[in-house]
Amino acid sequence: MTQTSQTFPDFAADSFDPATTSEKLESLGVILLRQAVSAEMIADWLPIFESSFAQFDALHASGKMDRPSYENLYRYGHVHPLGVAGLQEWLNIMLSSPILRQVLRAHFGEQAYLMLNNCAPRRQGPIHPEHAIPFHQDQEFMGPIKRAVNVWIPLTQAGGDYPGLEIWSGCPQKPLLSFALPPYERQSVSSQIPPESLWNPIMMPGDVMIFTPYTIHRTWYEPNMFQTRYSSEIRLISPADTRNTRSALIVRDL
Ligand SMILES: O=C(O)CCC(=O)C(=O)O
Ligand SMILES: [Fe+2]
Repeated sequence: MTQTSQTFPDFAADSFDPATTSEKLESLGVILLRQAVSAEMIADWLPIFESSFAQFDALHASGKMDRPSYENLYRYGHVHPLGVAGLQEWLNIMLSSPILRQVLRAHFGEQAYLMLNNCAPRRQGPIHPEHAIPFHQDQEFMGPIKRAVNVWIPLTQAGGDYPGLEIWSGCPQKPLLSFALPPYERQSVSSQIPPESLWNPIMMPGDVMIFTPYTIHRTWYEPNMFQTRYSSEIRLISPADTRNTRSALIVRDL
């Protein structure tokens, strides 16, 4: 049985009711807001992201990349957040989008904290298919955070010819996976995902996906995807959770 896209939380941003944000994130773990940010603005930033990755690639190719940068960032398709000129400005611009602000305010209240260590840009594509990320929950590396979101913003198309994101809509909102689990146990958890709940929408620049640290997801990568996708992850936590992370934090008025 195939599920129609109607049953997934896929909304035109301008007709989404922000008051329903928490209820949707608590029951489904994910919301997609179409055209929530300016696609023109995003097009201006794409070359900046591309050149940061080109510099990181050159560092890797020269053999001079330090081990933590490789182990924590490069091999997962990330560039160092500090390597992107103006990243703070990018975060500010994205979080100033009126629709995103309303949605985040509805979920967090007047303030949330940006997890600076977990706001790294990402690139997925055929040059490094090994960077594709298998099924996981972000809570595995973020810690036991109660209220948090990943604001996932593609700077190119995601899906189709470009690697996308595949997400379990309706994933139980609790820890299901941990780094300590052996591969066969991870496999046993992901084999329980109902196939009709696996969602891999095609997203365009301007679309924003919001999901929680408990929602199981992975890179949607298939060998015929010949284009390179760039994306930005902006992670925010509630003021009550600041004690539950080791990330550098910065307060954000919503
Ligand atoms: O961009 C990807 O392919 C994976 C993204 C991801 O796991 C995340 O944003 O939490
Ligand atoms: Fe993730």
